[in-house]
Amino acid sequence: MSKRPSFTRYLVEQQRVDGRIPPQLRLLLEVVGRACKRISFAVNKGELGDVMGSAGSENVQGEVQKKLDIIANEVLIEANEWGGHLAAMASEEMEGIYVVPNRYPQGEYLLMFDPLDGSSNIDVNVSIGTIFSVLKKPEGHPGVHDEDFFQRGAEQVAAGYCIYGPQTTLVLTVGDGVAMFTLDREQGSFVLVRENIRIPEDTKEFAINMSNMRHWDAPIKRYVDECLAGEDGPRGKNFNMRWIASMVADVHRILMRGGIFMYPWDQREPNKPGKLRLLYEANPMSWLIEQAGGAATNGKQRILDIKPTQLHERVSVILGSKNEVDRVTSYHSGI
Ligand code: AHM
Ligand code: MG
Repeated sequence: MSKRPSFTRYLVEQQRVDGRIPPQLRLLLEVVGRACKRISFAVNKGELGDVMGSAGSENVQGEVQKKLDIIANEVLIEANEWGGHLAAMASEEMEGIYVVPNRYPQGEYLLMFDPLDGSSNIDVNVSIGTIFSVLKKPEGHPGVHDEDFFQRGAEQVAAGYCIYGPQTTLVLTVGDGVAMFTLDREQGSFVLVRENIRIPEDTKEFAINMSNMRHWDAPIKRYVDECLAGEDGPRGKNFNMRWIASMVADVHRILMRGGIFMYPWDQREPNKPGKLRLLYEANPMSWLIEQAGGAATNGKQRILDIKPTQLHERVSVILGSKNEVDRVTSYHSGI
């Protein structure tokens, strides 16, 4: 038998040691883990499971939904709605919030998720993932409203993602560092593989969709130009570039070996702050990155300090190795 603790056992320990997580939150996270396992099996089946391709519908953001987007969304809803730890859920794939039906016991948490991030990679067998964030429902009023979700990322009580790649790996923070669990398919459970993950403060690797270069704002262009100038430029070192087009995969690489990830505002859609969504993409990833010693801003302020005003609010994202993020942020204030 493996000496490494399972995800379940890890959560039980978190509950026991100093009461780091309450029992309801532990149960909720276990359910999320089980749902991710089911999504992983569906992803793995690929063509064999009739899960590939488009579902012929669009989500609220006007993006074409893939079959797996919808399957993953349903798995997360079904797994969580009856458990008694949730009041409501919000998802990239649903226009409004999903309030737990009153035939089930009501819980005190709110769960937000992007059920299958990096959808454009599904059909080409490249890593994708599920991103999730948990908030406590504010007290003092009956029912659940959109506004209950409009809490700063700093209020999150748990956040994480599950990457479906060569390995299926769940990465979690409950505010006490970042832990990583890999799915052992023979054992059927997630197993702890790393704790206290730390991101190096400096890096020589950046991630951005370079095809948007002509649409960028000056500070981003300056930063990338300086990276591209290499040893002879102002940075005095050569940079490497990676762009997987799955935020989970890009963030996972940064947690493992450092780097900077940017999906900034650009002129293609000048009225939107960026492509990525604050509540279920930027906030959970920013908290994980900060918990690992990195930084996350929108160029002007810490992402976790932004007060949301909409469920599907978008945000410009710059996150990763601290010194690089600080540099890009300083360029935005003209320094
Ligand atoms: P999705 O949630 O619809 O999959 O979109 C989010 C994804 C991110 O995972 C990734 O960083 C980005 O979109 C890639 O965008 P682009 O195709 O513009 O490079
Ligand atoms: Mg996404």
